[in-house]
Amino acid sequence: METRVVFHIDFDYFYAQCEETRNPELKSKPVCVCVFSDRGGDSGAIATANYTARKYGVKSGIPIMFAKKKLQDKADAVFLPVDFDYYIETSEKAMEIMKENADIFEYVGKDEAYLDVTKRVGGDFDKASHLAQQIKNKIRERIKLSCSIGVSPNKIISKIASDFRKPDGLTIVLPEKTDEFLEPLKIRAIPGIGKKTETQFTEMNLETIKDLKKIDVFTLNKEFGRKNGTYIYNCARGIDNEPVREREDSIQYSKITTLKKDSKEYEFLAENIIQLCKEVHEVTKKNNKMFKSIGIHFVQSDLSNKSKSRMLKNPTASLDELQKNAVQLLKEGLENQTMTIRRLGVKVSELSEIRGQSDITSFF
Ligand code: DGT
Ligand code: CA
Ligand code: CA
Repeated sequence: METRVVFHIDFDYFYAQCEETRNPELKSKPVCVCVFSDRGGDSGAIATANYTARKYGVKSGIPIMFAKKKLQDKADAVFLPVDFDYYIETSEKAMEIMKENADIFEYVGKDEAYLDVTKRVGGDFDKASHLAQQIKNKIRERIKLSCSIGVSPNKIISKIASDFRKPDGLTIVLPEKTDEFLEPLKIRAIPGIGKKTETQFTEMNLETIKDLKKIDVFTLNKEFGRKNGTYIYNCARGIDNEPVREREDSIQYSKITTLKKDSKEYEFLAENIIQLCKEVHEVTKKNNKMFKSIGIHFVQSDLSNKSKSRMLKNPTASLDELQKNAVQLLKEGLENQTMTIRRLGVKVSELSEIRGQSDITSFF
């Protein structure tokens, strides 16, 4: 097989950076983008924070209250509510620039994509490095966004490489240097490996990818299941033959039902939600998809709409996780609910193809 040239591009501190693009004064301040929950006050979580805020320990997923505590001495700290529409708009503009510069473009999510550029650079990594720099420049000039790019012969190494030097990074891993690049990295650098798995490896006295290579594939398969074991084994060796594939960026799967009676009763609605999840899950399964975003939708008795959604940390294909999240959203959606609900829906989006690391997230 000829050597491929694959880019993984990931925008830096994406939501927070979007906020900086429309208000450059924010750049010098700690910026936290918050998902406020319906409970009011400061309840909710941090979606992301800029690097100034990260210096003080603020990161994705922590409660807003904790972030405020960490930044309590910073009078200039800014806490903003998420504005998904604006982030999607910004993302689409930047994605256009990427598409123009790719032979094959694969959308992964609002803030990341893979590009196969093998043909246009004739397989040459020097040319690839120039192209990557040009893309960074264009995105910075036109959209005012910085991103990090990993360049290598395949998707997995490029994904690891884009995360290697952040923000505003460009990491080139030549085909003959893949082992040299991977071996010193922490096992945690492998996408899909979370705290729990990392701990499992630490207990086995394994810290780096080099250490990980001492474990044979049979042991890994026994420990993590065949699919995940093999995925981890291959990652450690920089092996990944997954092609970069075009993909529709806004597909979602949803099911909606008209309830037997208008209601705002949790038990009754939860039963329906669980059934809807099953139906949605059947579709994702049939299409071999994982999803990262889960949403529910109410049509209320006056036909007005209400919806709630959440983004998972990692994509999943698990029905259980879908149901748990949808039921949780229902609970949140029903707080302060005055009107009864007539129709109920469940949707999943931010889809991706099930592949090696797919259900790795179900146990990580
Ligand atoms: P980085 O490390 O410079 O790439 O920072 P981000 O913020 O771009 O991090 P990334 O690429 O993992 O996530 C992209 C966006 O997804 C991020 O800007 C906000 C959103 N996001 C990430 N983690 C969470 C989370 O735990 N909760 C919520 N609500 N949103 C999240
Ligand atoms: Ca990012
Ligand atoms: Ca990302």
